Amino acid sequence: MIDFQEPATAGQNGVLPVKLAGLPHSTAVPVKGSVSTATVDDFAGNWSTFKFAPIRESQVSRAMTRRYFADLDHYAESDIVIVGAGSCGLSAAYCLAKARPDLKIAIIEAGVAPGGGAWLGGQLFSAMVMRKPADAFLREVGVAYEDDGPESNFVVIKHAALFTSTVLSKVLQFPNVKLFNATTVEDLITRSNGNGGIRIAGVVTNWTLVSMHHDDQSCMDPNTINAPVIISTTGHDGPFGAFSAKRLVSMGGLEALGGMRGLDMNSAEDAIVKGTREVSPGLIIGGMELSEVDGANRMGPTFGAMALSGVKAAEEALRIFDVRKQECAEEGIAY
Ligand code: AHZ
Repeated sequence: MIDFQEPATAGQNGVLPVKLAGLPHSTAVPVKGSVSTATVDDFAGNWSTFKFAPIRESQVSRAMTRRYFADLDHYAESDIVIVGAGSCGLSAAYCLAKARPDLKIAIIEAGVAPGGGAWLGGQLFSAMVMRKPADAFLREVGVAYEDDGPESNFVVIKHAALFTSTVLSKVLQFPNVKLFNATTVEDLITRSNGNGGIRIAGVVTNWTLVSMHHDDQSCMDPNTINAPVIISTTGHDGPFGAFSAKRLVSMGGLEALGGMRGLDMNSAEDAIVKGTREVSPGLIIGGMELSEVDGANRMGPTFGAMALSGVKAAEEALRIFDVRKQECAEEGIAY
């Protein structure tokens, strides 16, 4: 929090400088290649001589496009793709990136804003409830919570946005993670498994704004990302939700959807965490998307199962990774 303090001395032009005391300089994230030692306190009282460094517009353009296209190139072959950056997908990404810094992890999120339904609690209220023992995940990522003691069966985070922004910021700081937001998974890449079945071997992507216009514009073909393991956490059915589950059914990889059942917090959370698994070879489904596969109950505004389903999805991904990667290698096509 920025703490505006009374200045001790007058700055340039006799203006009393407003010190931005309390900024955690000592814990500031190191900036790659930075040579400047200036702090924001140095600006105080010096605004008349303040000036930004000169720039040409093309520098800004190239700074963005060079990196984005390098990322598209780098992640065209990913190790793990996570579809959907809601509470479950972000939790899975955190665990995977931390456990395996050697793996390339791409997150594809249809929305401009990652976080899914985890920016607010139930009915647009602020607080986020997590049933124990999911408080272990909060301690892992460093999110403060209220706990009424050992007798209490849940903990409360004062604002859901504190959970989501913390996990998101941790995930984005891992060097082996790339978030492609405003990008939709439109289809799955499939391979025959030789027994009449399929193996999922990547995702088919497009800008979300393009995806939304397939009905009124023609010939807007997609892009692709190959990966031996996909984790789908696209939430329950809705305009975008349950994407991979529905696509599996439509292409015969899954017989039918179970359909999400009514709300029952007690059965729902255990069922989602325990059921998080490889639903079809190469495709793990977790979070509320799984309720559509298994016919599990919904839990409404209690988020412990989303965090721990993410933890389990990461564990499942690492369990199957070598086998699925070997199958990709046996396709005999160099990458
Ligand atoms: O934008 C979606 C959201 O951010 C994204 N998504 C959906 N389809 C996609 C696609 N390509 C890329 N085809 C896609 N991204 O997936 C994210 C899903 O987040 P979510 O918060 O809806 O799902 P979750 O399973 O992580 O958390 C569910 C939270 C709920 S709903 C619920 C209930 O109704 O009972 N209870 C809880 C805890």
